Amino acid sequence: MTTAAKAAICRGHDHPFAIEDVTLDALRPDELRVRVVACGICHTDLAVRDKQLPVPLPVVLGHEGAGIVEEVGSAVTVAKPGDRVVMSFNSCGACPSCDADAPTYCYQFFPHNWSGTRADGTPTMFAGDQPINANFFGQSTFATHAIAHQRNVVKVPDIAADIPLDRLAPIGCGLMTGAGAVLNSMKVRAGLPIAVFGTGTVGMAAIMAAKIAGANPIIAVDVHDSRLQLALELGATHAFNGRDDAIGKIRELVPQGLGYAFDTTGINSIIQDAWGLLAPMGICGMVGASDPADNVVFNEAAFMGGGRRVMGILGGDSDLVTFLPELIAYHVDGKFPFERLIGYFDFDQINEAIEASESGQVVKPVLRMGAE
Ligand code: CXF
Ligand code: ZN
Repeated sequence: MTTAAKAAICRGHDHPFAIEDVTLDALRPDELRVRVVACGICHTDLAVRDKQLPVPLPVVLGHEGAGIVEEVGSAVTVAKPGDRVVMSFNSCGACPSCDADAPTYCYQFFPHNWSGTRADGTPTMFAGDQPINANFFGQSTFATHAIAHQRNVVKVPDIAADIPLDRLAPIGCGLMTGAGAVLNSMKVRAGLPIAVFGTGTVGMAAIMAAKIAGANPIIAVDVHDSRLQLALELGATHAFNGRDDAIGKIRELVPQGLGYAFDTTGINSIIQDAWGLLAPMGICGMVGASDPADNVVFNEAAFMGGGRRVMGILGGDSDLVTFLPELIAYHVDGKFPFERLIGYFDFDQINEAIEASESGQVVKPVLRMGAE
């Protein structure tokens, strides 16, 4: 059975997103149809709009969706109709990375997330009688309804029954990336110093997670003072403006060096500086979207001699089944107060929401598609 829905079509940077009528395909055995309640907007959506990623346009984006399951295919076990769910990235479940519970590094990431179709090439969405690119991150949740998959849907645990879905929506990308980088990838140790470069959603999540891990000091670096103020409220012990010799101030504060330098900016000179601040055994974690032409240069003797590490991190090494419930539990306990980052917009305000994100006015815009 096909399903009528409304979806925001992205036709590129020079066109506003346009909400239009679409039809969802009938479900395959491992798929779920979700009525979308809310969806966060992430920079990756905008990178696709701007053709910085190899996702075909026009496309229905959105990959931080939350909603209520309406129907499930015959092989689905993760959720049933009526369940409240959050959605994240998809993965194949059969490659060496998925076998090692590291699905963010899925060998088949592109066909399952960015091809515009199911991994087998079939469309999940139609505009009139023509297929349209969708299945973005296995969801395409800038829409009222979405087809998701057994591997990218997580049922909201009962402990979070009182937390609204429009708050939980963004947990499946930026928040898990920042928190996962600290808790899963770098495994930040209590008492060691960390500096977080860039305080967007990923950086703020990293700061909240660093507080959970007991890092000390927790240093936030950004060029916007309002963001630095919020970082201090969320767990940073120190905040330095990048335009005002932040590197020198970190060196002064932590003369023995950083246990962890976490870059969310992707800016080559910042990564270079961050690497130079590491203590012996220090880890420089990188999650920013870098210019594909950039290379990091570092001193080989300092790298080897001090046992320093540079770590590329995707999606905070999140294994969705275990990590999303863990983050939701931190939120319920008041230890991961990411609601402070969110600004809400109605679905038909999608272009205003994007503008608010790009101007820096809102850290994490969330679109509301319908009531819970
Ligand atoms: C992704 C990158 C791949 C793993 C999940 C998160 N980032 C999206 O914006
Ligand atoms: Zn994202």
